[in-house]
Amino acid sequence: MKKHLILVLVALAGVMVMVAGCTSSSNTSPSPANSTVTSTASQNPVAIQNYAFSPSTLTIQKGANVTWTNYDSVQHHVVSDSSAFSSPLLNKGDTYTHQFNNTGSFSYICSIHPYMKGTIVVA
Ligand SMILES: [Cu+2]
Repeated sequence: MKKHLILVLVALAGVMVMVAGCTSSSNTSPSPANSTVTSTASQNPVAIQNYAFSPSTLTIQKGANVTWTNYDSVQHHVVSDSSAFSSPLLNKGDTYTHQFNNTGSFSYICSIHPYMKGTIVVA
């Protein structure tokens, strides 16, 4: 029990350092021009637009949510390659939220348009 508490405290300290590092670096460097985003927020949006996921690669913290929103007038279907998550068919304006409780790299596609690819990295 006590050992577990210490582990939690160590993990929290690590998160604090990460947050502080991101905050200080974001002030000095411009946001990346590519479609890779690192977030420390608990709610993270991914837009499905023009047959693409934006950002295509999103790094989040363990326990955070990702919400996909379909802005296209066609249906899309978010499915992880490892079956870790799978959305219902998303019509225009529909959203799908998944909470990531395991660390790792989760690549996914739209099953209707398999050339649509994205990755959620859980740190
Ligand atoms: Cu699609």
